Amino acid sequence: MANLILILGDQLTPVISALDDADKSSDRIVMAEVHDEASYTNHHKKKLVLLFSAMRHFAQRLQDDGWDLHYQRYHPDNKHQSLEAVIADQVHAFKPERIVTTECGEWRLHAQISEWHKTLGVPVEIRPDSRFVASKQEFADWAEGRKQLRMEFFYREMRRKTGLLMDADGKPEGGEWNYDADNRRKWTGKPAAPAPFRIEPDATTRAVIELVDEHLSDHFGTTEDFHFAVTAEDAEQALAHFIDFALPCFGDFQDAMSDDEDWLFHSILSPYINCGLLDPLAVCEEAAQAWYRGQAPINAVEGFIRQIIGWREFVRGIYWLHMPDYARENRLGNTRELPWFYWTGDTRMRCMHKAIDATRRNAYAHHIQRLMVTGNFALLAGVKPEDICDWYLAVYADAYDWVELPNVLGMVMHADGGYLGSKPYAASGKYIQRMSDHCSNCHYKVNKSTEDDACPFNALYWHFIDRHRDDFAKNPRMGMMYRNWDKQKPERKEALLQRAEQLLINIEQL
Ligand code: FAD
Ligand code: DLZ
Repeated sequence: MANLILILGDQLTPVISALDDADKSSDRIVMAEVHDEASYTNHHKKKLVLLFSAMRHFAQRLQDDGWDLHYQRYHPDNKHQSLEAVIADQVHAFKPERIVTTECGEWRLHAQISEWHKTLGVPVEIRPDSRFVASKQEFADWAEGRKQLRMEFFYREMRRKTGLLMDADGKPEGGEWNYDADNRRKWTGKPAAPAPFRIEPDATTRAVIELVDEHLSDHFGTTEDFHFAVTAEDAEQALAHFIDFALPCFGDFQDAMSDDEDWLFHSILSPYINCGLLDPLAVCEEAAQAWYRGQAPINAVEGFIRQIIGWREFVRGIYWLHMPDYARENRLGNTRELPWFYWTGDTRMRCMHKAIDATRRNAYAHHIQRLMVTGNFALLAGVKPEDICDWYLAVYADAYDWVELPNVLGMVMHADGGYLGSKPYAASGKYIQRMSDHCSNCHYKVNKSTEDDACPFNALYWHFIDRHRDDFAKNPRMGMMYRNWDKQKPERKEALLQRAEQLLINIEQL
């Protein structure tokens, strides 16, 4: 029986389920760089380079290993511009008994592939993606009957299931499940943040950089200073670099932001985990071993593992439980278009400028920049979820719909009515001041609220609180905010709301 096996650009591992029981002597693998996948959003140029180069390296590895593999390189004039067209052509040439693939991570493509058995006239076997700890069904079973889903409880299940940081009696190592309270230190330059891991582009990557610069030059960002790993071996080195140099401080400074440092103590591993170059559980196991060896404290290691087997698995579960309706949610009724400075970084708000500029240069910004700066601003300004989701999907090297959408639509925009998070992560400039040194370099003054040079986050925060009273006043976690707002003098409230209205009218000039 000859199978045609499709491997997608984010499935770059020999343990992908599509290859289970595959037969080198009869099956053919197909991988394709296609226009439709490269252009369904304004993908950052570095994401395109990462994926195309990693795909080419992985295909070479499979061919060296003896596989019959058809590979299409990107060219704007290719006859086949979609995965379906490439597969249809291969079905015609190879006449397989069936097509085998691993379920993909995006509803958009999943909906297409689910129809291929009809459009291509060949059976299509779509296998579960075994790279996740929880299957879609397992998550659905856990979620069933719960009105609100809380990551913390799901995370504990994942700790039990994987045994990560669990002692012999089935108790969490160190006595606590969660050390988040210890992970909120501001970073003032000490200890020095490690230089990020870098790999210099090889000939394959340089060819892809040329291709992207020539044919995909209208995409966001830059290919300059591309230094991501593009093979599993190099991604392993990136992991080792993180464990040795950044993990020990990951916990303490997890929520910190800096005017000078783009990466701080973050792992910068999501681009590799999401495209298959690193296995998420193996990554967690390495981190756990660092704690057992005494190389990193428990607040760092637990915090890191929680992000992967907790948040990462949790958002994926929510995505598949509620798509495609989830993508259309807009419970706060937002209508504002995304301000243009999200694409240019051209704003006098220092924290926004820094986060967007890092995003433009690196196809990366760390979690707190995404959540509490660019995300927080979009929430306070009432940007349409659709617009801000598309921005996040485009600009990061790790962005795929299954992980981007719940983080943006649910966690940041609260557009799902609080299904994913119990309260919106809305914050004034004070939060940014507390966690960073941006404010001291900012045109706007964080300790002012109503004046012309006052930090926009301050008035916008109160405007958000005021305009969403019906949505949040009864939320027990928001009660204090409403009491604070109600305590303010009417003239003060009026001045804050007026300042916010002016900011919103002139939003493009901020
Ligand atoms: P670290 O801070 O070192 O964290 C370790 C790992 O934990 C990450 O590599 C990632 O695999 C995982 N992780 C951490 N937080 C989350 C989370 N909330 N959801 C899922 N995984 C998590 N992550 C993506 O992988 N793709 C996205 O498109 C994406 N979009 C986001 C959009 C917004 C608005 C927000 C608030 C978060 C988003 N995240 C996304 C989650 C998180 O910000 C990134 O995973 C993280 O910044 C990646 O950098 P890192 O590898 O240095 O992470
Ligand atoms: C993101 C992406 C890009 C830019 N290009 C390709 C491609 O040319 N070929 C491919 O197989 N996959 C690509 N991908 C990933 C897919 O668009 C999609 O996001 C994932 O496969 C979903 O799991």
